[in-house]
Amino acid sequence: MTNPTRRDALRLGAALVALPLTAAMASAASHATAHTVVIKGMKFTPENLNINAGDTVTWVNEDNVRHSATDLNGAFDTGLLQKGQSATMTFGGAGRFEYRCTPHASMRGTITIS
Ligand SMILES: [Cu+2]
Repeated sequence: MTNPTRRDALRLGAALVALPLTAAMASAASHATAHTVVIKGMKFTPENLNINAGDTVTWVNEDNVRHSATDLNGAFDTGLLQKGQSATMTFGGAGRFEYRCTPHASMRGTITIS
């Protein structure tokens, strides 16, 4: 599967593979949809995202300051992304995840997988 995101995402993606949440379901991969959450103006857009199991979510930071997308319960963490950097996660199962930006506690978002 060719990853359409930029090189930074591939590198970060590799680092995230060890997280249990990224256990992608191979059977769903061919039907997977790639979603993007833009981080700009100190907020996540869309703030609340509904996806299907097996889909990927790429967070792209377009702000001049560093941001992260960090699950409140530790399920995933993109780490700090500089301007222009992105990180991609694959969500394997149903559930709902609330996340925040580590340096900016008021920046919140959710991913709901069905
Ligand atoms: Cu932030």
